[in-house]
Amino acid sequence: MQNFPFIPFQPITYDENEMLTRSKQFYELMHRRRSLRFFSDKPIPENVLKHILATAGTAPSGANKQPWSFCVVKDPIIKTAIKNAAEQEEHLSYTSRMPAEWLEDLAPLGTDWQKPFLEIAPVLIVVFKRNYELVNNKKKNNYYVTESVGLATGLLLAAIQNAGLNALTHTPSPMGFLKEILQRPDNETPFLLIPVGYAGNDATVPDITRKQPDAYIFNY
Ligand code: IYR
Repeated sequence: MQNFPFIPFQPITYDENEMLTRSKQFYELMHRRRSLRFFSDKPIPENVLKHILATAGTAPSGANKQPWSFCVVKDPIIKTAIKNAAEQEEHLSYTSRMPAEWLEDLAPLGTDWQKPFLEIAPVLIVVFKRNYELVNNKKKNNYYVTESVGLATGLLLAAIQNAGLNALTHTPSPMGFLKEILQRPDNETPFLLIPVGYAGNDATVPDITRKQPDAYIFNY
């Protein structure tokens, strides 16, 4: 095992006024994030995308194993293959697999089996969990993989919002087709499919609200 030296930590600090301004501004920015289903096909700047993906990679992870892969799909042929496969699964889900309660819960969001945004959005980010690593043909464990990849994806979404772009955390179910289409290795499992881009001109979102913090914070 490799031993790392410990080095001085250089914290970033602000005075209290600045902390207040920054925390409020960041909250206000994130509060405007919405799951978007109506994209423009306008390409997104390559360097912006790079920074967004690098931000995802700053997430903490079990034993610092960073057990994630982010596949960036721009190829229209692959996007169409993903759209067709997703719609096939979603059609089955909406017409026969999802119980009535689930369909009722989704009704306010206006979703259905059709996923045109998978072809229209300029970029699809397909997030995979890496369940283990193969090092010299030997399986090496990863830890807290779901938690780690969830954290990385949360940072990805924050970075997308910070850049002035929009996304949808899409979970076509089951997602095995993503592994096949992208020819991912055995150690990977699809986690989320995230179209990213600018909002289309006539984009709408459902008028839903978030819980007030008082409803989910318990002070001791
Ligand atoms: N995967 C389906 C259904 C769906 C499920 C939940 I929970 C959502 O919050 C939204 C949609 C779809 O993407 O349409």
